[in-house]
Formats: sequence, structure tokens, C-alpha cells
Amino acid sequence: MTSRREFIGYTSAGALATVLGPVSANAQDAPRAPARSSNEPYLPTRTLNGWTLPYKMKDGVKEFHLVAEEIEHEFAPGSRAKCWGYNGTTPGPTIEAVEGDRIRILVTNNLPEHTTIHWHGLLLPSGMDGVGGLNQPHIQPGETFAYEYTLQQHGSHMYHPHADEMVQLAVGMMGMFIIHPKNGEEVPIDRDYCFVLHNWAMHPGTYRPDPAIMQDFDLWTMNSKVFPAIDPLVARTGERVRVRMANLSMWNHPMHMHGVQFQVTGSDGGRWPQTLWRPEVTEIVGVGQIRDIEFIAIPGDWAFHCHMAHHTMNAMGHEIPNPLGVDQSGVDEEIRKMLPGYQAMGRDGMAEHQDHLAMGHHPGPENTLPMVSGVGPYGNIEMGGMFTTVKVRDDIAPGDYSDPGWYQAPKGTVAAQVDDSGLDSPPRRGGAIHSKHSK
Ligand SMILES: [Cu+2]
Repeated sequence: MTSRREFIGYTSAGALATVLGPVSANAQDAPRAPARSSNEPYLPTRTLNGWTLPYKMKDGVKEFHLVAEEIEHEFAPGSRAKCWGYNGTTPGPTIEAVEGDRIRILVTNNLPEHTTIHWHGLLLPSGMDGVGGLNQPHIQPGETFAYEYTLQQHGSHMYHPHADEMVQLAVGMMGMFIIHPKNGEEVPIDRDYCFVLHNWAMHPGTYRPDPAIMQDFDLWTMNSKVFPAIDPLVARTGERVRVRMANLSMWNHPMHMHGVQFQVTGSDGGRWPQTLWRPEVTEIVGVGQIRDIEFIAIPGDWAFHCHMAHHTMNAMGHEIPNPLGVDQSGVDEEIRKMLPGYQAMGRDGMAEHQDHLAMGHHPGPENTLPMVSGVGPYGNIEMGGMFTTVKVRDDIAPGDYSDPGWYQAPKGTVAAQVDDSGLDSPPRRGGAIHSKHSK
């Protein structure tokens, strides 16, 4: 691992980290750098819950240093695991550079097995592409390799191992690689967020992701965090916000944003010509893809999440039979043999789950998050996994990313209960089983 002293010698887009102290393993606690604090000619990207890798300038080459290693990671308070990542975190730090830059990336392998890094989507010499055995010898434990090439493109990209991929991706080895256009942005951006979507088989009560799982994952993450531990995307009213969404999981994710029609404006292929931009409210980010979306910020608290309903939940216990509508008296003991800590619930839906846990009715399995959590100004949000919020306010200073708290909705603009005693029967077809208005 690079020492603090070495870090201080680096030029950084996130320069505050070098001034105020060592880069922490969980960078969500790191000081918030103002967006335009750097000397870089571009607006630095903000990696949700993450950080940007500082570099050193050496003879006209930007030199970065990644260290592949085992790390202690927290998905949210109450769920931690031994994962693999880079320089102390999963995902690894974001690499940022400019089209035309010559870059050198030193990769030190502190893992117990060999690795490589593939620069996903980058145009480079074949020998720098990072497929172990095909383009280069594997990087053995304890070795450091250098990758060096000139950036010929701009856009949102990723890096990840191309060695024992099933295991190394499953346990968290990935990061983003942002290349800014050398001539600046034709349409200027005020805030630029990025994250990688991923899935984890963190079986209840365990401390290591299971790499053998193909479909039944327990945790669905944005930058290796689950709601409510995912940072909100903060913006000032009227700002142009870009979100770069990458996917290195085992599923496609239809990412849905409330409150706006965003434009899909770019991908691994760079920021597209404006004639290709299209308005959407949900954009599927396929496995191995990146999609950039942009929108003008509208005041409010807006949900932003994957639309696969199970991807906004945490540990599921997939082997449990469907409890909906079932009287489960006496079955807890039986199920507890399969899932320690299980308590029968779900007869009337799963919303009660969050209340049961909040009231301390049962602790749940060790090191296992409740399926849903998060409390908003009006009650339980009942979400987990790939869910966060876009928080837009009129009075946020440019470059301030701190959480502004909950939105104070103008009077008369919040849905509220009305007196339904004098209502006519509503139009309907078919027979409801239980309904106040079913006659
Ligand atoms: Cu999803």
C-alpha cells in the first residue's frame, strides 16, 4: 500500500485528501472536496461513496499506482465482509485523465493469487489490454507491473481483472476510468457523478462473498454500498448533472430516476453527438456497459434506483416458500433450521419487516442486513440495495456535496389523506375480496 508520505507527493483531483490526511478505507467519511478545487482543466467526477486516485507527473507521463489487495469492507452498518479491491476500497479509486494524456499505471499484486488489469473499452496496444495469458504474463503475488499508453478517446470506462474473473469480480475488484475530452465539453456540466453496479452473494451470517453464485444474490450495490448507506446525488436547482452508470454485475439493471426526463447522452463510446441523445426515465445498463445520463436538476427529493424490485432489497433468504396470505403459526422453528434467526412474517406483505426489526422483535442472522430499511420524513422507505436519492435545493453552493437533509415541500404539494365518507363508489370491474369500496 502506498504510504501517506508518498500520497503527499501526488497531484490530485481530490486534492483535499492529500492535504487533510491519509485516504481512508471508507472514503464516504473523507472530507468533501469542492468540485472545482483542483488545478485540472476539467470538472472532476464525483465517485459516489468513493474517491479519485491521485497521480504523479513523471517526464510528461501521469503515473498512477494501483495495489490489488484484500480489504475489510462495509456494505452498510450491520454488514461487513472480507473483499478484494484496490488501495483499500471496493470499488477501487476512479482513475481520471484527459484525452491525449500519456499515462503509466503501476499495478502491485498483494493478493494470494495472480491477477491482471483489463482497461475495459480503452483503445490501446494489444499488449496493454490486460488479458492474462493472452496479452501478458499474469502478475504474480508480490510483483508490480507497469501499463503505459496514450489515451486516444474520451468517455466513461472501467477497469477490472482479466484473471480468475469469476472470483475476482465477485469479491469486488473493479473501478471506473474516466477520460475527459481534450477540448472541453460542448455543453458544460455542473456535477458529474459515477458509480459501478454490482451484486454480491453475502449469505446470511457469513463474512465473505460466495463467488460460485450465478443468480441468487443477496446484496445489490452502487459502488459496493447498499441503501441507506449510498450517498445522495446532491445538486442545486437548474444545474446540469451527469451520472455515469457502469455495470460489472451478473444482471442488467434498468436504472430509473424520478422527477425528470433525463437524456441518455453517452457511454463507453464517449459523449454522443446531440442528435443521438434521447429522453428517457429508465435506462437499462447491460452487463459490461456504461450509460451516461444528464438532466437539469429540479427541486425535491427524488428516488433513483434499479427497477428490478429484488434489486432494491437486501438479504432475501431465497429458499423460503412464499408466505403471502399464509397463516404461518408454528413454522418459525422449522425454517430456522435452514435460516438462523428467521421469524415468520409476510402474511400481509413484507412492509412489516422493517418495523419488526426496528422494534427489536428479532435480531436477524448475524452480519446480515434487513431486507429493507431507511427512514424518511414520512416513515419507512422500505428499500435496500440499488436505491438512493437525488436531492436538489435552490440554495446549494456550487461544489457543495453535503447532504442537505429532507426536502421541505411547499404547502399544499404533498399527497395527504382526505375524508372519503361521502364518496361515490368508484368505477370498477371484477370482485374485490376485502374492500371498503367493493359493493
Ligand atoms: Cu437491478
